[in-house]
Amino acid sequence: HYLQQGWVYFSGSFYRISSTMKPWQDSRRDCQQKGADLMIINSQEEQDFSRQSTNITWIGLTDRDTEGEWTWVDGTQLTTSFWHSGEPNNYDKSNEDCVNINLHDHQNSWNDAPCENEHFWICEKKM
Ligand code: 2F8
Ligand code: CA
Repeated sequence: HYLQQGWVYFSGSFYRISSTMKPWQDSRRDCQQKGADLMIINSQEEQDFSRQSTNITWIGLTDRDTEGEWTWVDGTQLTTSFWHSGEPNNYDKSNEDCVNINLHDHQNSWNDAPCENEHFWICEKKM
């Protein structure tokens, strides 16, 4: 069904930008129900591709298991990162464990934010 409406192919994966907003965990569940998971960014090219989402958008990066240990949803550790300057800062009552991208305010760089906040999200399914 990745050839159906909403999925876009780029460099070995199919991506789908949501049309609604949900908390991080519910966003992830939606991707998993579609046989995908939240987007994992591990190259400059993929970071640039994520600009296609023009709203604040969840990606598959979290430190909710161990504070300060940023882990992708496939279990891999963070290597290449695109944090906005000053991020991650665990700003909101030390309750910022999920990562989003923000095209307008942050030129698409990353911010940690409370997982319960509702944002758009991008699913990724590797070919
Ligand atoms: O100044 C950066 C700061 O901006 C907001 O807090 C005021 C963000 N909060 C949310 O997205 C909920 C912080 O995460 C961000 O670090
Ligand atoms: Ca933050």
